[in-house]
Amino acid sequence: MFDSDLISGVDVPEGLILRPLAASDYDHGFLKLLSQLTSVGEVSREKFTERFNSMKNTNPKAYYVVVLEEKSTNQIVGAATLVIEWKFIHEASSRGRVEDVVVDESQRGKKLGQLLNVVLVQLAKKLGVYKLSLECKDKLIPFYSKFGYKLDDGNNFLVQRFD
Ligand code: 16G
Repeated sequence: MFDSDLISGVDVPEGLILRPLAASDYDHGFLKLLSQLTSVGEVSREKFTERFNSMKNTNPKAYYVVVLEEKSTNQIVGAATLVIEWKFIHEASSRGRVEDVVVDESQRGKKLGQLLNVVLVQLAKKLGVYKLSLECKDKLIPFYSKFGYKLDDGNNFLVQRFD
């Protein structure tokens, strides 16, 4: 999906590989992993491939989906996405959003969530965003605070849901 050099040089626990998402990850449990975060629903191989290719080919580049693959099973056991929103403001700068961070239940407690977050913060800095943000449940604020995020005093996150 993107140049793997951008996330190289990171210490990864034995037995795991850190890499960009690949189209073939449809067969390696990527969607099943995402379903541990929220509803995924029916996504056919065709739909997945179409979405993967459109994300891959954005110009300027906007999607960086990072995954952790377990070598012994070839299953995806961790994933996180950095989305780059291109702007006119701040001298035509960009803003980063960290999305869809999930670690497989069987791998919890190995600090893989921490690893994914550190990688995405480093990547966002490398890409030159002027700010990086995410949305999370109240109980996860202490976790995300460890990676430099703070509640943005005076600003609120508003949402409309269209079901
Ligand atoms: C969390 C995720 C967000 C994801 C959303 C899905 C992180 C940091 N935040 O807020 O990226 O899209 O859950 O929940 O991973 P929803 O289906 O209720 O929108």
